[in-house]
Amino acid sequence: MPSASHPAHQRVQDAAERKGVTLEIVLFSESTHTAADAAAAVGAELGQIVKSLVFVASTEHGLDAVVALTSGSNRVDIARLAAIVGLPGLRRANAQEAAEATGFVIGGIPPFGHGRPLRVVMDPDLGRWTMVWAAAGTPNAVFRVPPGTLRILANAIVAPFADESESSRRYQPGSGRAPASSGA
Ligand code: 5CA
Repeated sequence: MPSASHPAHQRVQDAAERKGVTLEIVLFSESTHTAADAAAAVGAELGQIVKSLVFVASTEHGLDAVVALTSGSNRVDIARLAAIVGLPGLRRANAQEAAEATGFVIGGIPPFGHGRPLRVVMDPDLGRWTMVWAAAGTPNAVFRVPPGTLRILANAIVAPFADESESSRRYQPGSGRAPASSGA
């Protein structure tokens, strides 16, 4: 059943509505906290799950936060991401920093609808899929969206920041690359 009764879900829903998109938020009794949990719950490939990962860097204006929308089968290469956003001191946010920056708790952080506008960078590998799944504000809620729509909703730039080293690939058995798609 579509539902947006939880205030966190409502914030995600409202952010999409402001751009003319109605999301169907799907709730699960089991956890969708991790990308693997979410893939199992929705019956999708790991690569179709959007991880909304928060990174921070200290600047003269305080802590600057960036959200990296990452394919579930990829890992972030922080040096690549830092170069894209021009923040040399970029590091992974801790749980508290991620919650403060976005207004959502880890495991439920959505790709947009954050408490304040954050810079969002999107993994081009997400564009290989017809549909991707992202967190809808809590660790048991997700929504399905075409990647092009996700990019618009998140006001994201698309740039490659995945770790492409062999050691990273060895840790992702079966995640592989999405099948080539004519429409992607
Ligand atoms: N709901 C799922 C899929 S849509 C989801 O939100 N996945 S996620 O990847 O975006 O969020 C979980 C990630 O949060 C974990 O992969 C991990 O990288 C990160 N995380 C978990 N605990 C912490 C923590 N204490 N500090 C910083 N990051 C954390």
